[in-house]
Amino acid sequence: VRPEGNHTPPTAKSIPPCPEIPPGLVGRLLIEFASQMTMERVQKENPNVTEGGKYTPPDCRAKQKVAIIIPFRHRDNHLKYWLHYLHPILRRQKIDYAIYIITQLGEDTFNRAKLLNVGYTEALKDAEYDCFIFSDVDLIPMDDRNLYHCYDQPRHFAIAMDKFGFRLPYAGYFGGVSGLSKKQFLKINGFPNEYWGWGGEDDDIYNRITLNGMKVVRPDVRIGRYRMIKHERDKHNEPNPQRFNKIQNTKNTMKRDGISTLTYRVVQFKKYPLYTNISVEIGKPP
Ligand code: UD2
Ligand code: MN
Repeated sequence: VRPEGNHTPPTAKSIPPCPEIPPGLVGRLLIEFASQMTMERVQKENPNVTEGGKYTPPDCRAKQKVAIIIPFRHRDNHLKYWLHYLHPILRRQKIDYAIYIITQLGEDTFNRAKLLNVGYTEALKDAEYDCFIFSDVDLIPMDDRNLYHCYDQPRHFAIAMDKFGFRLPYAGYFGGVSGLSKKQFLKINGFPNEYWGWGGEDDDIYNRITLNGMKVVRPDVRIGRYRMIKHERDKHNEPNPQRFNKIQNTKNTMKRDGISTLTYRVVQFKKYPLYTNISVEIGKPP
């Protein structure tokens, strides 16, 4: 087992380590969702992304290998914009990364956190990742200085969203985009599998982090800005009425509900030019 954060691609011994601050960043970005987007266009824009949505900086050695995990169902239009904006940003950031879309099959109640657990597990079967970034499909960073890698504490990236007036909605907010190293993820037994429907799962994850003696770190509020593609609440992702009760009990539930107790069935694992899709059956609420 190699030490965390010391990933060295075997073929790239001779090139220098990537600089702490990538030199090609541009800062604030203009993000809009009015123009037509097609997968063909995004593919043409990103010829150097390889099969499965993978990229390794050609001119420097990244310290970490990053898996980006997206929970997904029926959001194809959002995915096009996400890929259109994120691939070039991640390339400028000199991240060694791959994109995993975790698609919940069927029409039973959506379960975001369980899909993220599946993404963690399946990505590690594909390659040896050091760092996992969990992102909603509809969130686009407005500043490329918000670096998509892992930190010495669990990271919350999406701190200033347009829909919340570019402010943190509450101190313990951990929704949208977050990142944990493999070690940090295992320390909290991963994410809960038992939050069906909308809400609460992000607060449970926040509780797991603080209950295990870690703290959440965040970028500067001027840099952690995001646009969310406007959408209605999806079908079969109704607010979970149990969420208020459940987040009171994280201390008791986290040991018996998490990555250690995850069960699911992969139906399809498919590499597309700009991402890898993993379609899974994850069951339904009891
Ligand atoms: C908020 C949080 C989100 C999560 C959620 C509560 C923000 C920006 N994000 O999102 O991280 O905590 O509340 O569960 O505040 N999805 C699908 N298909 C579906 C349903 C959901 O693909 O049918 C995925 C998709 O990646 C989506 C994410 O799940 O972005 C979160 O769902 P949402 O966008 O409906 O919830 P939202 O915006 O309130
Ligand atoms: Mn959303």
